[in-house]
Amino acid sequence: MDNATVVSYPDEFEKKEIVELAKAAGYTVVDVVTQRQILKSEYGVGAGKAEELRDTVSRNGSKTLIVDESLTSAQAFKLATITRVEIVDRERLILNIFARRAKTTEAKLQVQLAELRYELPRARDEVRYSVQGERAGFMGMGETSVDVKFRALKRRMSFIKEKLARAESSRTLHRVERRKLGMPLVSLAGYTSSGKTTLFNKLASESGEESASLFTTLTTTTRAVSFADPRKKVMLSDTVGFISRLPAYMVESFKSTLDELTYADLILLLLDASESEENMSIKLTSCMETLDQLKVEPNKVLLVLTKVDLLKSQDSRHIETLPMFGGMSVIKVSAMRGDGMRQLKMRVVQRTSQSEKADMVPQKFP
Ligand SMILES: Nc1nc2c(ncn2[C@@H]2O[C@H](COP(=O)(O)OP(=O)(O)OP(=O)(O)O)[C@@H](O)[C@H]2O)c(=O)[nH]1
Ligand SMILES: [Mg+2]
Repeated sequence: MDNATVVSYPDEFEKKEIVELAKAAGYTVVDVVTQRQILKSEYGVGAGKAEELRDTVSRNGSKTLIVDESLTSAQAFKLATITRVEIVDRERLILNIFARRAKTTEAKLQVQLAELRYELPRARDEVRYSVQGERAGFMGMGETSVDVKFRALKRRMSFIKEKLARAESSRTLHRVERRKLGMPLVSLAGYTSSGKTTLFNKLASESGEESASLFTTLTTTTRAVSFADPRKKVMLSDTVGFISRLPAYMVESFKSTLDELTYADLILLLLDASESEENMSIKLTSCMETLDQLKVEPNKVLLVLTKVDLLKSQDSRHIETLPMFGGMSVIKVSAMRGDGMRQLKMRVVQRTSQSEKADMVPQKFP
């Protein structure tokens, strides 16, 4: 594994998250340098900090510098010139994880689309430099070859979009079929590593891939399960995890997977209860924003607090009264120990039979 130095914000949540992301991408993090501002014009970090980073990486032997922001190609190039190591920005890091995890054809296409969307504005920059006669240099390309590269990226993008559209229409067809059978769709959503796959496996008695690493699941798995009455089945879906500061184009690239949320009759929004209150609140807000981006109606969301086996019984008793939940109804579960599974199943049955009547009482969200 490659040694890497990380540049992040002084904030504990941000720091911990970028280190987890780096690990998930296969790096060994040897140093974390913090900086209040990573959006300065020249190198992302300030000039003095860039020099400090050069010394840090030469001392600790890092081959890669991971920057917890999105850099332009010019910034990355300048920072690489000073530090003499490979620069990986936050978006590139997430894309690398996605690329490692993608197994199905659809997931691979989605990742390729996201990568092209990452490359395109950067290629556009290169075109601009060369037009201005200010060669970007690092590609060693003249004006025409940059142009060619730009057009090739665009062509490849429409090719992948077409393929994904085909996958999407077959998904839509399945959805229509399910509707005809009267099966409600219940989707698991939540921050990456919140425990979606573990709960899915418990509920569906299936063994999918679960791991402590981020973004283990990239495509949607759907199973027909019956919770109470064996004749009444619901479709249960496990989906890709959310993360804060995920650029809109990445959400858009995973649209065909995340559509499972847009069309769900009920969404179980998972939140890891074993984390600090502050982290829970950040993650809850980030999840609600992503759900909003996907045009999910808040009244279709049921909040599920996971991993309660990790809580002291005293903390567990009162956790649902935390102000961040704003009086929403909350279910506490541990997929590992089995706590709350019966209540969860009952609630799912209750809420999905309500949705058949289509006159649900809207819930309030913070
Ligand atoms: N103690 C405890 N750990 C759990 C529980 N549920 C999940 N975990 C652990 O939490 C980690 C993440 O679980 P996953 O089910 O892979 O999470 P996920 O939400 O599917 O993650 P991504 O697919 O990466 O978005 C794993 O190490 C699980 O073993 C639980 O109820 N109790
Ligand atoms: Mg998963």
